[in-house]
Amino acid sequence: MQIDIRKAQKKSMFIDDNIDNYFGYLGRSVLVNHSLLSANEKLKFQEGWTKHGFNQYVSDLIPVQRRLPDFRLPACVEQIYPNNLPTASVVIPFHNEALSTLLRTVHSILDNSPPHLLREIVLVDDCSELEINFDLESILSKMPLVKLIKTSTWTGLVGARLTGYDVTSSDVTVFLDSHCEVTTGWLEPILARLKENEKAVVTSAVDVISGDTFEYQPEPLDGFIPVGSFDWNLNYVWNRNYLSRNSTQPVRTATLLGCIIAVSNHFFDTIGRFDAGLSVWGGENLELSFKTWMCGGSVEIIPCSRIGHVFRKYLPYISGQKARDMVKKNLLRVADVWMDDYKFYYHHSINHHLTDIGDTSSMKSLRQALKCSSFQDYLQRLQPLIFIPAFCIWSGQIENHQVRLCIDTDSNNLQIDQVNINVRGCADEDPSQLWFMCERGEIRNHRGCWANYRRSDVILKPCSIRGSASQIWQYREDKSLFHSRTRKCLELTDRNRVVLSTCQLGARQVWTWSRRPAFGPIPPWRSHSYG
Ligand code: UD2
Ligand code: MN
Repeated sequence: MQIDIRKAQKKSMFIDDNIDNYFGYLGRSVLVNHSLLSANEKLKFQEGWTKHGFNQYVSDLIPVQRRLPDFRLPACVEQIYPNNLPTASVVIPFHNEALSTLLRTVHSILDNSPPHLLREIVLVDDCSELEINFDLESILSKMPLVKLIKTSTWTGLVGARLTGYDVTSSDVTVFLDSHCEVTTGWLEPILARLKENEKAVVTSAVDVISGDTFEYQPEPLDGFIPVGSFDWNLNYVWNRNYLSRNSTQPVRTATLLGCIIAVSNHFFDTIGRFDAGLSVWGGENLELSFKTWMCGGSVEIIPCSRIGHVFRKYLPYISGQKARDMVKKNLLRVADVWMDDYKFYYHHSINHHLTDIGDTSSMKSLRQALKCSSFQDYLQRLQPLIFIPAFCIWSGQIENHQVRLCIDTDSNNLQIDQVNINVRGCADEDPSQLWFMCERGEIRNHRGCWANYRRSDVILKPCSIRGSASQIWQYREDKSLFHSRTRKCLELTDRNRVVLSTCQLGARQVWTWSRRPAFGPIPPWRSHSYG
């Protein structure tokens, strides 16, 4: 490392000559004071973000073998596992991964896995174009158990995972993203569960490694554990489940994230592996979750296994309309094969901009041959309270009469209390502009309901089960959006902010709600749109 960088950063981060006190030691964050970097370093810093969607500059400062604390709950530490656990192969696909994150992933596995349980680590280079290829082979050749293979064309993460899977030789496969860090004792509880229940598809407790500072942020698991579900845009959604502090038991989850998936090879083969028609990115985690539950298995989180994943700010290798089309095509495939008529809710969410999804007949025949249950059955068991759009009265984009702008929201903000309602250029297949008015007068999307905040602001809040008065609206004949409690109307200000204001039917208070309501199945146990 160049000495000037160290000097530059000394002000904002700890540096000690003590060998144990390196950047990122024990999962601590590394803060770079950008303004103190030289012009050259600034460029490097920026390029790292552009190429990877995370802070490569910081990752490169942290040793590729970093020590992390033992994050396990006390009950997990005391757990004793059988001697004859199945063996595991870890398959890691990568496309243009940063060398430092990739090597840190591999080192963490080698350092934290009992040698008799780890058969091999298969790295699958999915046609990377960045410089990473140059010295990788020679670096890896010095590491035990690591195989490097390459795909012949850019196949995408499913294709790369399947290519890696083909060369494994163990009982169990763990699919891992190429920017993870596994921690003490991660493997044994996964293998023990798969030995006990061959039809389980499991994941670990997924901890966040900050894409900015590379701080390892362990989930506290203090009474709750994040579990997965989905919405009708087919986004992954986090929920919270109870978890007692001394529980070592698997936790059921409706869906899992794709970054860490462990499965018995025999069961994986039975359910048709991943749908090989899913290209580049997106959808495979839902596909695997749906079919596992529907075809006799279960999807579970193993709280004793702790793995961190670097969450990117954006996908670096594909973007814009091309990325949206690709994800849409993948999700349409998943919906087509597994969701029965519930797929219409997804079609509605993309405003019926359907595309060619390729051939899904082999997946459908497999579903039939395995006598998998219905999607409704899956909902009843795993998501009985999911939002049902068919009860709603209005849906679609909400466009202002004076200015051609549609109501939108900052969809990336995960803290729902801080999500503002704003406007953007209208894009009629963009789910972030899809709003429903439902039977009680709430205006909502999949994440929350419009509510009055402070004097005149409107924000998205968690929908109130009892129907809070601040969440009740009327869409009136004159096309105004009337907030019942304040008796005010929604207005687009001169600065294009959306606020509540005295009703006076100017064009800035007139809104067109464009789409027919969603139609789709109503589960027999439900009589409201809300759970
Ligand atoms: C998430 C998942 C990821 C996968 C994806 C949807 C988490 C935290 N991660 O996005 O596992 O389920 O959603 O498909 O839930 N890769 C290739 N070839 C490609 C593209 C990606 O090999 O063409 C590799 C990539 O290097 C990485 C893995 O596939 O190792 C997942 O890709 P990602 O990290 O870009 O996806 P992520 O975490 O944003
Ligand atoms: Mn990832």
